[in-house]
Amino acid sequence: RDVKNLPAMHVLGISWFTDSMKEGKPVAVETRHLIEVCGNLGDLCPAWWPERISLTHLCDALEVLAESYEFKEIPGRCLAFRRASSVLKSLPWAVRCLRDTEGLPCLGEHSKAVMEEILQSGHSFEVEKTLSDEKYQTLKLFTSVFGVGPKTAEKWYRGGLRSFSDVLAAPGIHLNRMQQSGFLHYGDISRAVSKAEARALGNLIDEAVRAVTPDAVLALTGGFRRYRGKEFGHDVDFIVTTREPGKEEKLLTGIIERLKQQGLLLYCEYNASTFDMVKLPSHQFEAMDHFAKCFLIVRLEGGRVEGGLHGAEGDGRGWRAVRVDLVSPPMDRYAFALLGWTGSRQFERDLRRFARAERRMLLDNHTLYDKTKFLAATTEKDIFAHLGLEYIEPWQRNA
Ligand code: DCT
Ligand code: MG
Repeated sequence: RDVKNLPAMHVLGISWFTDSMKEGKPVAVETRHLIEVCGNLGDLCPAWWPERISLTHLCDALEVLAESYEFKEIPGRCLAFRRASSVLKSLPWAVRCLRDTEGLPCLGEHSKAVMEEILQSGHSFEVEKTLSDEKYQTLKLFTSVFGVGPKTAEKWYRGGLRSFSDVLAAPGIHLNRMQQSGFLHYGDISRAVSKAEARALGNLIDEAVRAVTPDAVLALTGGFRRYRGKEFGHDVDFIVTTREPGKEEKLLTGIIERLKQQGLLLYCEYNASTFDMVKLPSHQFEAMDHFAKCFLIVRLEGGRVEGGLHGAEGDGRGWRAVRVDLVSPPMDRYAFALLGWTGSRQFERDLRRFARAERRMLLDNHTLYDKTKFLAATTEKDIFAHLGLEYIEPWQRNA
């Protein structure tokens, strides 16, 4: 594209290279030299480039930096990298050079510099340095345990702990119940959950729900509601409610009791509802919602899963542990809870920001508040309409 702007010597270099590529001749040219010549390999041979640097590659790099700033508790920078990664994720075109991202929002100077380095050389010095940093590696390992957040991980790291065996052997460490289960089922719950497994869990929860209240409403939410392709999740999220006002909390405890009786409950943390319309709207931006909910680890039998358990070849147990979240809003809050729990987190954040900045409204998992009144909604479409936005399907909310 920009060949005409290059000095003659370089143009010669390019035509020799492209001709050789067309003829299928192997070309032994140092990447470094080619970059000097062309500035970008993608421009030179677009057909060959996308296999080397995909959008996923760029997003992963930005996510590493986001995570490292999350560990360092610098939320602004963390968010900037997450935003940049989200914007790239939603692009319908390939990015071969920085020019392909011109005019896009949310790409800060730092993110652009990282992307440019990767697009030109295949690597980012900062990302590689982060990945090989002992503290980053240790915090990443510790926070991969269910129940261990950045603060606990940091505390363990400061105490000189570097591995799971260090943690488990350390005399002064008290693991709470959630962390104990996190270690106990670590192998299973750090393994991705397949769509077939999510479906099997849906059936299992559905049976439990029907046994408690035949007219209950159960909906799959979270990542599995957004995915269309072969994506995997880290847990399975459901919303469950009933048309009988005030009975939704009983429904949730009923489901838990039934799963327990069936011997399927490996862990359960139940949070009772603290939902109170009187205390709304909330001006807290990122607060957790107030609905009754539970964080579970459920035993899933391989026989219930179409095509069998994912990645369990040869372990011989015939079951696996899966993380499941159930949230139970009152029926008139269902649409808000569904929209909020469908995610992605970044999408939710942006939608709330849009509501506030562009519409002067407050949106959260409970309500949509317009200056003086709460707006009613029975479906997600109602909420989009109140916001003056075109409805978008869950699979379009992945960024
Ligand atoms: N959510 C929320 N409030 C919380 C936790 C989550 O509103 N306290 C929303 C944001 C995303 C959605 O619920 C599901 O959360 P996750 O299960 O963490 O993410 P996911 O998108 O389902 O992705 P995965 O589970 O595959 O990591
Ligand atoms: Mg999820």
